[in-house]
Amino acid sequence: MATCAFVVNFDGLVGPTHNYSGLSYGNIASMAHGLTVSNPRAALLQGLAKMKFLADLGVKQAVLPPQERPDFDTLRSLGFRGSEAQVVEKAAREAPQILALCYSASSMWAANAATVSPSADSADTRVHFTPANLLSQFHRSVEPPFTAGILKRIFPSEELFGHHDPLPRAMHFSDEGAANHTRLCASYGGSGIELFVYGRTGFDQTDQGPQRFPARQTLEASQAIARLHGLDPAATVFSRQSPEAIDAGVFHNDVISVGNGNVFLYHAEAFHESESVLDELKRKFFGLCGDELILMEVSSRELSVQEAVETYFFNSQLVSLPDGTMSLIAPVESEENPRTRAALERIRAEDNPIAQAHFVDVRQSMKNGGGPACLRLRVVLTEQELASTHQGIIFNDGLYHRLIAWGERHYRDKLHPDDLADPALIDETRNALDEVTGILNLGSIYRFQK
Ligand code: SUG
Repeated sequence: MATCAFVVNFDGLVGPTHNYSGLSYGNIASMAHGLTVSNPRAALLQGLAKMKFLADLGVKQAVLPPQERPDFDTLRSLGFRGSEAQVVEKAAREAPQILALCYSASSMWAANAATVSPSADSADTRVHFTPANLLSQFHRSVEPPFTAGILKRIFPSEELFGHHDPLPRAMHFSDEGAANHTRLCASYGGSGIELFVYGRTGFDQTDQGPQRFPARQTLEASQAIARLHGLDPAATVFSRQSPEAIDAGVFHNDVISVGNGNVFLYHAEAFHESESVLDELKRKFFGLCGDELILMEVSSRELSVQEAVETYFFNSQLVSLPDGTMSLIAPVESEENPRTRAALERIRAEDNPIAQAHFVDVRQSMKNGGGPACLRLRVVLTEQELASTHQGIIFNDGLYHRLIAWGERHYRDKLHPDDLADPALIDETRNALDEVTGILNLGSIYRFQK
């Protein structure tokens, strides 16, 4: 019999410098909203409300703290010298783009933090973590060291958890974490199929990838992670994303498919050579779990790739509830669009485990291309693994209210990329981060605290 295990959703807390700097080429929402005014406080509260909603449904929930911003080490490594105020002032004057890169709150999209394999899947029966190197966007490429440190702090037991370094910092191994990784299983505690989706190959120079926008994940990166995590090839599938989908704005595979348990919901144009991928998934799932995988396709007639990108329909969280049914936690943008509403109605009416859809407002994040699923990193844990996890980050009503009060004390309700030049933002951000480490009982995690 499989061990009892569950999914714990680790949501990235939105940082105090959440802003729209138009940094992510190929991410249409980020490109469209660049240089507009954000509301960091509302962004934080929307994220917290989503966590509260899921926790109230009976889903296990935890948080990851924001990263230190601005990233002074990176600013200094790029030649900005002097006191901290001078570094910011010079960067704002000479290279505002660099200042924006070093002020980004992008670690809120925790799905990109790491790839995680549960203990049931790995050869040494430990939970394995590989922080993503996030090489394809500069503002994200500075995230891995902090991510690696915080994951080790939250999951300290070497007996239960295996922590790997981010993959080598070369584009051949460009890795975006769990946004391109889905686990399918009959029960969380039993072995599952791990699906890795990549956009291009790293070493084949003749590879014709997407023509317009970059492919962020390489096959070689995904293969390395599967090796590091000790996954069984019979339980692993590598699939190439459709280059046309990437060119239409599907910069991560979680913008066009979502899976949970024995259900895989995907768009007909998500994959290159879709039929063979789906066959392999079905075959391997049956071989491993002794059961049928429920494949739920959304056709291009029902929803075009463009509509999927506009509404972020597939960036929903598909969660199992204590009563055994599944819920789709979709962005409100999918409720507002009659075509996605109709697709949802069809799915709910059919015979499958998805019993309800709920809509959450994460508009502040959506304007940067991050929907409900982007905001969380799923970690499958057994009771024993959860008990040995740092408890200060576990979400409950008390933490929820403390974090709301914290955000209301420290977060601005308006931030334009030009405001990043304001020297007062340095201390404001620090005070907020310093306090949150206390709230989460994490000790000293930021460079300014050491
Ligand atoms: O990497 N946006 C993020 C959104 C990540 C979404 N994650 C998943 N699909 N899992 C990105 O493109 C925009 C920042 C800015 O433009 O200010 C940004 O980084």
